[in-house]
Amino acid sequence: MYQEISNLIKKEAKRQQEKITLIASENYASQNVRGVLSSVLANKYSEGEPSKRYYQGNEIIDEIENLTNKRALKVFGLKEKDWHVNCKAVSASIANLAVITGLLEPGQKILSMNLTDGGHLSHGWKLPSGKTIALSAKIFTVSYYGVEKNTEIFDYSKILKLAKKYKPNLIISGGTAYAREIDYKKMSAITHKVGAYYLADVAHEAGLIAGKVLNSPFPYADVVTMSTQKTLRGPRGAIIICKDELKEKIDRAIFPALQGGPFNNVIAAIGVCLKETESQEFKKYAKQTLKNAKILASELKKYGFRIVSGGTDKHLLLIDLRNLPTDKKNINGHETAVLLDQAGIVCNKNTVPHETGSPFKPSGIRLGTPACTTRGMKEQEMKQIAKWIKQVLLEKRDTVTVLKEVKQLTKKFKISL
Ligand code: DSN
Repeated sequence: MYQEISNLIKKEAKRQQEKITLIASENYASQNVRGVLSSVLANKYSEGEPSKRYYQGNEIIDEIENLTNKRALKVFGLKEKDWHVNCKAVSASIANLAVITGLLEPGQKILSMNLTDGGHLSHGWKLPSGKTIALSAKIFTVSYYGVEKNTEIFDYSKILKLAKKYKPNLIISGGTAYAREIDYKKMSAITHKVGAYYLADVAHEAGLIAGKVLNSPFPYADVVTMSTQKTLRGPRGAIIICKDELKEKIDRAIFPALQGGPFNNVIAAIGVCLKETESQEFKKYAKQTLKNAKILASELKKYGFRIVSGGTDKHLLLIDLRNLPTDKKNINGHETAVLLDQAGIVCNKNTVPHETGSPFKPSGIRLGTPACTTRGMKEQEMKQIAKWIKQVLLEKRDTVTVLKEVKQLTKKFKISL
């Protein structure tokens, strides 16, 4: 009963230990975070808010949730009288849906970033044909802004023009594959000019903002959503931080509108990971994550890979494979990611701006450095990883041999699993 799953968990731990994770949204949570996840807190129901629950027996749970909320405010330098925290959403996609449904009435308008330019499904994606994909796109009217064709970076004056044209009720920034910093101040000015709410989704950047190596969306956004398992290095979950005056709309959108009892073990584990961000080790990790992404991008560029937007300001980079030498031109993101995985380098296929492929066979791959930085890899290892990627993709080097070399390297960067 237990043994079968336990054996599979051991196999997965071996995979995580032996291969190099370059999936930009993945990381290794600490043993303390994982310990709290498997605690007795998972046994308790606690619908409602601290001190206003629907079930008895929540006095300890209240303390835990209040502590996690306080830690979130501290990490992002916010005052309790101005900002409100809700850390109950089971994921950042649900957090986004809660913010959208909490702030808007059905049929109202959203302006968000084009998915193929690096946006996120939960910001209201529908296909160019008009077919709705995300639930929010079925309920609300969504328009998109995107990156410029030549720079692959935002032109904020064009976003303003679009906002004036569409008159959205909500503007969303953020996504999963935009490697440049977002100017939250400019986005906020645009939303205020058209009288919209501003939601900054920092799912990817949260840990780097906490580590003070990227700019903060506070105080510019009305609401900020984030994942807790990505750069923040916590459990799978989410945090919503909103202006105090919006707290009832947000809390009610989570419960009772979208969710039942929150995962108290996750809320407690979020509290642990937030505390961990205060350590010197975390600050070093945040800094090194950016350094590693930059060096990986510049090494790959040297080998002739085209990096979307020319580089990165963050922990991730996007490679457009359409630019490879003529004999490799037709290799798509899917085939590339499969090949690299065979060589022990785990990444994901990704659409690129002005995509000509499909979501399943897109033209790019996304690489990210948080996980390998957590296990201690630095500039030298990034150079080696770039070399392996070049060898596998451009020189047809045998993936079995590369995998052996990768395993030699990862043995030197053991992580407690
Ligand atoms: N799956 C996440 C990512 O990889 O960026 C987004 O939800």
